[in-house]
Amino acid sequence: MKTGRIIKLISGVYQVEVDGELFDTKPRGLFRKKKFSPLVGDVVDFEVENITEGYIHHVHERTNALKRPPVSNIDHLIIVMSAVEPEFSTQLLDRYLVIAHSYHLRPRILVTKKDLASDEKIQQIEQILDVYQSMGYQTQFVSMNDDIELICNQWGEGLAVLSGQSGVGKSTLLNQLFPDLHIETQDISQSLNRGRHTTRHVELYPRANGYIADTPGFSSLDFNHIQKDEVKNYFMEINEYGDYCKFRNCNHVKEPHCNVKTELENGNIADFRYDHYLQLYNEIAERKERY
Ligand SMILES: Nc1nc2c(ncn2[C@@H]2O[C@H](COP(=O)(O)OP(=O)(O)O)[C@@H](O)[C@H]2O)c(=O)[nH]1
Ligand SMILES: [Mg+2]
Ligand SMILES: [Zn+2]
Repeated sequence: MKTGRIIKLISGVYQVEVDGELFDTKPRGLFRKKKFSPLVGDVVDFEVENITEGYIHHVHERTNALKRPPVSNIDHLIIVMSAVEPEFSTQLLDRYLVIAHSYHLRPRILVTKKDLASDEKIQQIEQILDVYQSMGYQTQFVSMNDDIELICNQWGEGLAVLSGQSGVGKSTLLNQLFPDLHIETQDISQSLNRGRHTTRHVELYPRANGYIADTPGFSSLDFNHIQKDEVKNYFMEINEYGDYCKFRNCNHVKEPHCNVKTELENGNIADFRYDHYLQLYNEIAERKERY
C-alpha cells in the first residue's frame, strides 16, 4: 500500500502523486456503492497493481472540500482579481470572500494586471487593499513581469488554489511558474463569451512548497448554502465589531444599540463593505421568502 495525493482526474482515472512518482488509480467498487467519490486534493491509500497503476482503498479525512470546483484540502485560497479587464470590483471581491469564509477557508487577495492600470487606478486600488489589510487579509498587487515565483512562495506550505473570474490571469500566472505547461490562456473577448462547454477540470501542479491549482473559480457564486443570519460572520470586521452590539443575534440592519452602525459612523468600517453586506443580506433574505 502507498499513500499519495490525487492531482488530477481524467475520465474516471485518478492520478496520484507519491514523492514525484505518478500512479493511475481507480477507486475500488466499494466507493461506487457508497456513492462516495474521491476528489482532486485528497490524500489516499492505494494498492499498487503494477509500476504505474493501482486501486484506491481509503481516502483520508478532508480538512475542507469544495463541490465547484471539485477540490479538497485547500491550504490557501488565492482570490484573483484584475485591476482592469475585467475591471476591479470590491463588490465581486466581497462575494468571493463570503464564499471562501463560508467554507472555512482563509483567503488571500491577489490583484493582477497592474501594468495595464493607470496611475490613478493603481492608487485607488492600493487604498482599497489597505482597507482589506487592516481587516487582516494578506494582499498582493502584481504585473505580468513581476517575479511570480517569489509571490507564490509567500503563500506558505501546502495546496494553493487560484480562484477568480475568467480573464483575470490565473492561467497566465501558472504559465509563468511552469513555462513548460503551455496552459491555454484566453483573449478577454473570448473569455467573457465563454460557453458552457469549457472543461472544468481541476489539476494540481507541484510548486516549491506544495501544490498550486488553476480552477474556473466558484462557478456561479452560489450562496444557496448560506442563511441570512450567517452573512455577518463572513465580513471579518463586521463580525468583530458585532461582538459589542446590544443583541447577540444583531444583524446590524435596524436593531437598536448596534455597534456595527456606530463603527460605520466613526469610519472604522468602510461604507462600501457595509453596503455589500446589506445587499447580500437582503438578497438572501428575499430568496428565503420564496420558499
Ligand atoms: N497586461 C497584462 N495582461 C495579463 C496579465 N495577466 C493576464 N493577462 C492577460 O489576460 C488575459 C486572460 O488571462 P488568463 O490567464 O487566460 O485568465 P484566466 O481566465 O484567469 O485563466 C490573457 O490575454 C493574458 O495575457 C497581466 O498581469 N498583465
Ligand atoms: Mg484560465
Ligand atoms: Zn449590530
